Amino acid sequence: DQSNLAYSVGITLDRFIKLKQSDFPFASGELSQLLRDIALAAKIVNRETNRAGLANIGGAFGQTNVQGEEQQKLDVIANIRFMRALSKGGEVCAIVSEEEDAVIDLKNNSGKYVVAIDPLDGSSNIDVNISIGTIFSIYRRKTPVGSPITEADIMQPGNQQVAAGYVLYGSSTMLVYTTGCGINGFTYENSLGEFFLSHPDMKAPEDGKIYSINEGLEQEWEPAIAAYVRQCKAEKLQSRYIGSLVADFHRNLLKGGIYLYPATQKNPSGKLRLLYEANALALLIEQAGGTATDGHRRILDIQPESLHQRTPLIIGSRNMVEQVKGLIQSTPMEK
Ligand code: P6P
Repeated sequence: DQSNLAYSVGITLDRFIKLKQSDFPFASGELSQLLRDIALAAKIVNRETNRAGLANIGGAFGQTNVQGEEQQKLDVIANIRFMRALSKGGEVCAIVSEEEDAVIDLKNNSGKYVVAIDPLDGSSNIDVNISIGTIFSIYRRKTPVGSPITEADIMQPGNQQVAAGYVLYGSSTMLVYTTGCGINGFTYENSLGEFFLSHPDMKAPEDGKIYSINEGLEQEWEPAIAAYVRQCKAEKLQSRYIGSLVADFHRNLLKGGIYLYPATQKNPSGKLRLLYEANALALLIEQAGGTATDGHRRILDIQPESLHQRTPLIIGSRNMVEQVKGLIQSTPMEK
């Protein structure tokens, strides 16, 4: 109703973070500041994303910089922007980024938090104007503040996340995140430069009528996945696959549905990355009442062994994911 709309439009992300901080009586405000730093970088990347096509036109819009540098790819720009925001804020001691081979040690030993981030996932979709996204996970460091970071700080399972979220640069730009007490969605109002609470306390429908999978890889699926997709077709579910993880995930979260990126011959451990793609979405979907598995294990319980390790990902409405898990358990793998 109108009063509710007025109420929710009135709450900016900053105000919401402050309100929610009181949920954590011992909060020192550093996580709140870190969330604000991420939101600021998201606003900047949003602007760069919207200009991407024009920036390539160069001189016509006076956009060529003095060095006449070749227009950088948007995912490189996004990485720089998020790195800068995360290092300037002072709360972070280490960053794992899809764009960086090694861990970025900020040499800020007083920083309490470790961030794993995919600054711009699906960047192959930018040139064709399809929605893209940023995905991030936030962990508390395991080693004492003041000491140098170690592998123990970085190789944490997803169940150790203190916060996680994504930014969807779509027909509108949204920030969706959790700090472990449910998930909330904010929509960016360009003219005001603010994120406003638009989707309070989001819940994943238990069931759905949408399945998302790259059917072009059907020949490479294990039998259980093929059996599940056959069932979806027998039930006349809707096939919706954008090929941009955050966009597919967000639509299925809102409407109910399942996203599957199973193991394939080309990617025997799946294509998606555990540390900065699967873990964040797995925490979000569980906070919203859904499920995320690699087919055998809860995503959040997987102990990482390497920074950029991949994982199969089956995520979305609880009943749909449980159905796939049941098929995997009961369908023998081909010899
Ligand atoms: P495929 C984009 O490259 C991405 O990482 C995800 O955003 C997306 O869901 C997936 O890969 C698409 O992969 O093999 O179907 O093109």
